[in-house]
Amino acid sequence: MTMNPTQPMPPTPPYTLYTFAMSHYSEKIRWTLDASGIAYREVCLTPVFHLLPALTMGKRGQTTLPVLKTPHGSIQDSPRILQWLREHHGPMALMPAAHLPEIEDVAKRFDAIGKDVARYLYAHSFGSGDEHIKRLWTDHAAPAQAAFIRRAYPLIQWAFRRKLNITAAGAARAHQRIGQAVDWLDTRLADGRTYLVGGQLSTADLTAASLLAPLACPSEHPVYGDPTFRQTMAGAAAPWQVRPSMAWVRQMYARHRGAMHGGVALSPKAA
Ligand SMILES: N[C@@H](CCC(=O)N[C@@H](CS)C(=O)NCC(=O)O)C(=O)O
Repeated sequence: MTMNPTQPMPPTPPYTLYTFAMSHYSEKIRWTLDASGIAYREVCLTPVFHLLPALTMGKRGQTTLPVLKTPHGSIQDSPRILQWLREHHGPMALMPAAHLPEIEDVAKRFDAIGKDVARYLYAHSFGSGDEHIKRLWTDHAAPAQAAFIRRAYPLIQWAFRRKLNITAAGAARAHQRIGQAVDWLDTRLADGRTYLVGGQLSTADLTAASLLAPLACPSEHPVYGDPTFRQTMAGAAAPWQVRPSMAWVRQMYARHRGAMHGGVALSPKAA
């Protein structure tokens, strides 16, 4: 790329969001930052190679993403990140104080099924969808990382199955718990409301929509909207597609998702 010497370099945003491109917990934070106009740069990590950065940045003995790196330190765990944003950027329109307890109750309900959603999708796509999964896991990888993931895939898949308890019984329980959350959301929406709490868009909506997005597959999302993802990963979720909850997720995305300013959709393969 050629730089015009008279044009100043764009300032580097103070925040870096470390994610997996396909992580629904990461999507919740990405969406909150985008919708709140908070500038950030996104770094999509590659599974396995995320372990050390997540451990060292999080300092909590946890390897999960997202992690938000700020000039004041790094925050791991999406509810903690939301709390930090509220404390440092408040008052935030997405987290109105008057409705905060209810917003957090709704968010907890959907955070609680995040692992079930991952368990359910992988349980139904390991084997038949391996090529697509390898692509998802290497999309943002450097060439040497991608080569490692492809070679070690059987071992990584085995470790994944153990960590996420991906068994027939685990998938059946995940199905049941996701079903309960979808039932709850259908009931909540039955009075014709658009927003889950307080008549306005809040992190309750963003959390519910993000955590269900891998099942609803809104076309605005660069991973879940991909027709191959829809078929390979989310095919098992077909019975839920007709439910009002899934239409609501797609509607939230169509109305409110907007641009992903951290660059996830554009991230080139690491050099
Ligand atoms: N409670 C965490 C859960 C995040 C989570 O489970 N992230 C998954 C990706 S969706 C992850 O990082 N898995 C890899 C690992 O645990 O090492 C949050 O809300 O941020």
